[in-house]
Amino acid sequence: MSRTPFRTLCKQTGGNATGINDTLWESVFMKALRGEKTPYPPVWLMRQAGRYMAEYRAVREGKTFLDMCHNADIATEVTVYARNRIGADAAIIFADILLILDHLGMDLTFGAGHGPKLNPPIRCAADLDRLGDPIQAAADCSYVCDAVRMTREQLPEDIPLIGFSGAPFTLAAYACEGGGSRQFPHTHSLMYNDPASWHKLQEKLVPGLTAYLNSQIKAGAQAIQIFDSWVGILSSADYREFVLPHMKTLIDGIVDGIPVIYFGTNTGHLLSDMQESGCDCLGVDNNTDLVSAWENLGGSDTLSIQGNLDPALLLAPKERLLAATDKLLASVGDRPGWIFNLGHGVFKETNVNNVIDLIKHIQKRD
Ligand code: 1CP
Repeated sequence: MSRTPFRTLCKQTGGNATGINDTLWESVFMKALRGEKTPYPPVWLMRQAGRYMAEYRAVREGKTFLDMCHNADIATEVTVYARNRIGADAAIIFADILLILDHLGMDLTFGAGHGPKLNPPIRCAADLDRLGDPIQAAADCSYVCDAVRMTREQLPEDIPLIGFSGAPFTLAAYACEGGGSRQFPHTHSLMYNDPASWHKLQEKLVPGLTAYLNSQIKAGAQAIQIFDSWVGILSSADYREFVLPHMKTLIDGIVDGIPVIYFGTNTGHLLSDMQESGCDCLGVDNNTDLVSAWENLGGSDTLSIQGNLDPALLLAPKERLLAATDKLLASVGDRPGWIFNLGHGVFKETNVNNVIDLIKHIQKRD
């Protein structure tokens, strides 16, 4: 399989290259991914469905987070409710990047008060043999695709739905550490001391992720985001050796006609390497200057960009939040191909009214 970049395909076909309906095709979000002018930058927020929202907490009551993910009715309800409540220009399916690791045979739990745990961790060649078949693991995530199908039916018809997965690096990092980490010592250790096993782990993850993402597309997703949240810990040289070849394989395996957004945090030094993955849009976090990063990558004629308001600003008084937003809006100006987002996910302490005010302001509805 060999994927044609989204913009190239749009130019070649001169029109709707995805087979999606015209209303979705003409949405501000899809236009920005094609690099076309829009009246305002489309806006959605990472973690827009989450604990900052009282209605999410009410649905969550008495259930585990995994119960919610496994139930397609609940995942649909949470996705559609959050998008409609805040008025975002796209929805992202409610799920988690770590689900597929559970189906590969790692026991995934989200305990109260701490992050995810994966047991037992992957630390050596023998550990890899315990992992299951990646294609089967993708198939076992079918409840996510059920939620995609139902969400597509229930969303307003001009609101695109984003499917997602973790990137093979970030998933491998969780697998090696057995959960979250600050310095990722076991991840580095496997990469440096047993590169063959590292690459084997990547080669195990990539076919599963490819199948999983293509199933989400088949179920009704109009775009894909790949979360490489922690890849910014790597140097450019290490990224190119240990990550880039696998990211290229993953993106190359995604079907034509669906744009791919690739996001990580603290990636200012890696963006041009990440661009080589073949993604159609790069997500940048708030430690990076969005416009200079974009210009360095070739600007709006070359690729779309997503980001990067500091999520902490949603905790500030409205004047401060909107002043910082205006500064970002002014810095980008009328460059086409920009999707407004935060530099990382919404904090759970955020007041939903600030989110609504922010989105209205960007959409010029206030
Ligand atoms: O209710 C709860 O207690 C669970 C909180 C929660 C939620 C709402 C977790 C646990 N995951 C999610 C949903 C989620 N995760 C979405 C849904 C759609 C949306 O954005 O609205 C998405 C896209 C993710 C992706 C995800 N999960 C990432 C990548 C994004 C990022 O923040 O960098 C990562 C790293 C995870 C792992 C994860 N899941 C949950 C937590 C607390 C974590 C991070 C743990 C850590 O810090 O290592």
